[in-house]
Amino acid sequence: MKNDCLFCAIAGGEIPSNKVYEDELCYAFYDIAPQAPTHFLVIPKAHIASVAEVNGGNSAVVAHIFEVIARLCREKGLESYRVVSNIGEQAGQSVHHLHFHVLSGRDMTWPPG
Ligand code: D5M
Repeated sequence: MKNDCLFCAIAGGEIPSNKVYEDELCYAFYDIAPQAPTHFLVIPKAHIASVAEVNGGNSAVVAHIFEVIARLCREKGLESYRVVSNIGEQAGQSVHHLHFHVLSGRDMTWPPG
């Protein structure tokens, strides 16, 4: 856990969130500013700053998160959805703890803005 990290505090239960799912490795919760009818975030409990910090020593949690995303979307009956991770400020990253946005329930355009 990293001091002063918002998502570490959410995963640790110190800051409240609208929880979707939790296990020993990851935590999922609804985004506070939803960009689609369904919009939740899935984060590792261990602090990783972004995809740019994923390496051979910590990548197992990323595979686990994608399994969790597939299962949660199946359980919610979501057949079409988008999974996004922003890396760096120009790409729109505002919280520097790895997170995957899961968005669904509306038509989406490509490329994203
Ligand atoms: O995404 C960061 C996302 O985190 C953004 O969509 C808002 C969301 N956010 C920020 N604070 C909270 C809290 N407290 N609860 C739930 N969701 C939150 P990024 O890709 O870094 O811009």
